[in-house]
Amino acid sequence: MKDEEKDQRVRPGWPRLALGALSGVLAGFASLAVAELLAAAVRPQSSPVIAVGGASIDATPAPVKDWAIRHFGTDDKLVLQCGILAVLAVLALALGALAVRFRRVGAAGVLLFGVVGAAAAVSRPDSTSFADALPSVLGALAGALLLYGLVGHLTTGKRTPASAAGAVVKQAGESQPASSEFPECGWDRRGFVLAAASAAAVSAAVGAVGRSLNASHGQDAIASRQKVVLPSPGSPAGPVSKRAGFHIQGISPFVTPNGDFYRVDTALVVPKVDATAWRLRIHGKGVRHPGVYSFDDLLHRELIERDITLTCVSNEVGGPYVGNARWIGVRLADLLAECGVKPPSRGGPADQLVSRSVDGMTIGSPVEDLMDGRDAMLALGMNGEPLPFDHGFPVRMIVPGLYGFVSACKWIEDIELTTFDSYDPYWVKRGWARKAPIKTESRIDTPKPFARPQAGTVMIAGVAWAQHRGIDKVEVRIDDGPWQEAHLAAEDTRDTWRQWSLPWQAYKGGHTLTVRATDRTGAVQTDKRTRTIPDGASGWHSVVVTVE
Ligand SMILES: Nc1nc2c(c(=O)[nH]1)N[C@H]1C(S)=C(S)[C@@H](COP(=O)(O)O)O[C@H]1N2
Ligand SMILES: [Mo]
Repeated sequence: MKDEEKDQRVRPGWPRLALGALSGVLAGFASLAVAELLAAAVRPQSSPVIAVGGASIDATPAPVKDWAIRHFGTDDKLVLQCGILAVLAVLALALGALAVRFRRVGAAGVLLFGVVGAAAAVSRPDSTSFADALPSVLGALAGALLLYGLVGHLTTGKRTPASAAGAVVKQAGESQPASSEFPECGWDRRGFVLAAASAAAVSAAVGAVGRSLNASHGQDAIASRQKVVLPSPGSPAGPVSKRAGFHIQGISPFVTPNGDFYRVDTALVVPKVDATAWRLRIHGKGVRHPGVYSFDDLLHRELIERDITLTCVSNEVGGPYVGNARWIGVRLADLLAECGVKPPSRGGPADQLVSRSVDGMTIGSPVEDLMDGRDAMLALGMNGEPLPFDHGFPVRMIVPGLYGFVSACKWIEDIELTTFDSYDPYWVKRGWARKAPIKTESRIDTPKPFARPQAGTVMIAGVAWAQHRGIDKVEVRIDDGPWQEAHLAAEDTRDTWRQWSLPWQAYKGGHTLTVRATDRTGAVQTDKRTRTIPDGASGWHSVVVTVE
């Protein structure tokens, strides 16, 4: 104690502050490595970076989230995690430097991060046990001890047996007496280097093992997915007409392959659900026969197969968050009717259906829409295979005509009938609309913005969608010219998008191409620009090109 007090009175020079900062980073690294390893034992989502990341996603104001999606797209999660690591690194540097003078304060600071991580982990909506706190707490403990130990080598050469040994070696070696380089007091250089190097090596090894264990987590889920054999649907979709897809370079294919299908969700770790253990509960207001269904229960019911285009409310005009797939699943209205649910129009007390996912997402949909005859379904298959994990395996909801955030719950495990008045789901709490039918939209896929096509015939082509109303007409305008009707590909169903194209005699110069669609209710896509929040962007998509 006396020694330490004396050390603290001496201002450490910058080399020791720098080594202290390095110790801070090593301590942070060790904490995360230990946490990673423990998270593999508890569950990957309990790792502090994932937990804090998840909490930050939930706390991110809608405009910031929107901005992040716009700028980083599907990489937004990677950017977030790198950001958290960068902040941690800066704080670790500072704590380490602080620890050179105030050793215990530095170590306590590391523990404080453990508390923050633990609090985030146990308060995640999908956390079911205090075990989720362990990776953060024990990781921070390891980091705090390491920082305390490392800094000990910097503050005196004579305090611990290990550093005493180092001091002896130093004196025997005589190569560079510590006192000549750091005259303010002695420090145990050799002990520090050894301890720091071994801490770094052990942390790297522990972290690597933790990483690979986490990466291979969910083997049961993977095996359960491989075993799924999708029966042929009792109510198949018609064959997609050859005329539903044009052969035009650059146009979105009519069916979006699973690997290209956009992904939007809040999950930093994609849930891997074991289908054999999965259950779906249906309960709540007006559910006369609450039910619990297994994956096999659903698989052995009559299945419907439908082509449905899914759109994200965060999609900007002209944006990429729209895709079309062939889904296989159970008609939701039948399942609800079986549970005794009635839509409000037939006297049912519940007007909102809240679906909950295994990762705690809540999504609210109007019961009336789900039971009005449209093909709302609990999907088990996507384009001929079981749902990919990214897209909600084992089961998700798909509802024609509603944006994903009010309908398309992935990794669903619970359906509760309730009212809009009594419950606000996740996105509504964050400023998005309670109800959000998909807006009539159209997009120019080709030519791309700022393309430089040759003068002559240029194909302008793209897709238009107004799910559950259907697309009736698409028009294209060159600069301020008249609207020209585009050719429409055959309509698959009114729940899918439609390709369109227009050959254009392009002439030299800069041109603005604009598209608009008319849906089957006769409504023309509005030119009024709105933001994505609260219920979807509107406006016309334009592309500027230079014809050479
Ligand atoms: N569990 C869960 N389901 C979710 C979401 C989510 O964040 N978590 N996002 C929703 C949103 S906003 C959209 S647009 C669709 C996207 O589905 P996809 O990723 O399969 O394209 O999923 C919906 N279902
Ligand atoms: Mo979305």
